[in-house]
Amino acid sequence: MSLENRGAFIVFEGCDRIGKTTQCRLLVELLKSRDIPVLPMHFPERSSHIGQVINSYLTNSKDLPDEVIHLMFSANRWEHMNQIKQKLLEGNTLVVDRYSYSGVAYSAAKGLDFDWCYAPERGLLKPDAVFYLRAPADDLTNRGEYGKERYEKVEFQGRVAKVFDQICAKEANYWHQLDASQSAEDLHAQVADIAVKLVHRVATQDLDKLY
Ligand code: FDM
Repeated sequence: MSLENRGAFIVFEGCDRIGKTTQCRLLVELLKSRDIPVLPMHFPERSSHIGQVINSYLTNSKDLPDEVIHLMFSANRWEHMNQIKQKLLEGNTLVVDRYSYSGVAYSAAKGLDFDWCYAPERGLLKPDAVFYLRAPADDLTNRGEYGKERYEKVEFQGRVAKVFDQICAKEANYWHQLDASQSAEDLHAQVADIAVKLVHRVATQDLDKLY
């Protein structure tokens, strides 16, 4: 690829334990094996000051009003925006585990207004593609014990899934809904097919913003 080619901005979304982390890893490995420069990222990015507050909240060692933590998650994306833009323009494809849509889905699932939740995301870079990993509803309830973090409860995850579905319907032109109940290998094959074409297609396109 020539020097002025940018990388693709790829995001994985979905409920907890749906397989995003595995799929991110498999995609990063694949792109590396094809000599495509690629970097993994994950939101929340817990190492910054804001990230540490988010971590305390998620691990239940700190309580904050729903609105405040929502804005912290958004601020955590904003504080990384220059870095993300720079990496993409240098030609790196970014494979990002969760982004603005998790921000909206988890907060709206608590009862906050959808449009209010989306407002602070406006102006952030827009992903070129979102892979939305989705399991059938019973699959979610059959997953049994979740971990110890704040949102890892079956009933809450069901509400989160509903908001993700709503976003998916609205953003259908760059969202790819994939059945997460299939094997990790089959799922990866679908992701890989779309992602490799995408990397070449967007290389000379301008970056876009969420609006
Ligand atoms: N989460 C994640 C949010 O509530 N808002 C956000 O903006 C983001 C990025 O944080 F339960 C929630 C989703 C999940 C929790 O995510 C931690 P990871 O992927 O398990 O670290």
